[in-house]
Amino acid sequence: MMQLFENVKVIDTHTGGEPTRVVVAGGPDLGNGPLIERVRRMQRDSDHFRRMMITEPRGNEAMVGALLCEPTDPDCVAAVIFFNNRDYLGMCGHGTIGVAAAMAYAGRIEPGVHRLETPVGVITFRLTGANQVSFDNVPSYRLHHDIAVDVDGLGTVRGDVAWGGNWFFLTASPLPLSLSHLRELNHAAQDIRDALRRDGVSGVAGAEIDHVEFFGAAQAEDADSRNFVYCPGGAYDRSPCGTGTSAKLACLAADGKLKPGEPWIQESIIGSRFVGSYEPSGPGAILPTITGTAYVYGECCFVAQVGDPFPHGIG
Ligand code: PYC
Repeated sequence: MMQLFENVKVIDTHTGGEPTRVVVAGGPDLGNGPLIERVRRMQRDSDHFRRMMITEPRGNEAMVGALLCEPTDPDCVAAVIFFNNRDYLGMCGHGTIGVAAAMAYAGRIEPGVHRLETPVGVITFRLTGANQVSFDNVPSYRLHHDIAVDVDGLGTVRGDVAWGGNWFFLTASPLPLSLSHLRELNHAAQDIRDALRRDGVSGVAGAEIDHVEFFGAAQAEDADSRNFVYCPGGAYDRSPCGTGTSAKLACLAADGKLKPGEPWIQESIIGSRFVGSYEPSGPGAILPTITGTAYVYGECCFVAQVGDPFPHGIG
């Protein structure tokens, strides 16, 4: 029998418009041990908690969940498991900024430098006020350059495959990057992802390329580029996507188009922005730093009453 969760305390934030639901109490008991094992335990035994937090009626498709757990490394302020409407994420950039803002709001951290344990490694972030956060992401790199994929309706699409904490296919946008083209952008990105899967194009060790990122000219004069990021569960990222911006920096660095320490202003499809920069990190890899702001917009205590036909969400 599935556990019915009650008194699940969350702090909701948005980072450049992209929501993060930070679970601060009442989540599943995942025991101790390496974080990746706890993610597998959650996947196996408590996946209904992910659905309860993210899917309707309590959540929505854009939302990313961030379950705070005890870190295995005592130097970390927390460990975090990120998840969305489809699955679990190794890392989430906007989510990290949201977690930092939520922890500050809850009085759990002060401005300064902190370490956070994620399923893909420990990262460092700097809280420079109540809302502004910079984080040093995991080492990021380009795996494939200028590969071609045939996509129904789009023809041959060329792009790069890069890792920024998640796997991305990055390409020039086939459509204008405006909200009025959202439906077509979503379809195009999904078709590209399907074609990559069909052709067996993957990340390292056969990992699925589950994010597709389109680029075009920025609207703001001081920004370098505008993007549209298609997420694994079919939602688009309202923020410029922290892991996606990291993947972009890795491609720029590999092409010699951005020098170490130089800022890159990435604008999202809704006009919110991250500032990225990088330092070299071993052969062919970079260490990206991403800066953005997050705001708390609510605190909530979720319950599932006996008899609720959708205690764990819809879908
Ligand atoms: O900011 O890294 C990110 C992200 C991944 C998926 C949605 N946002």
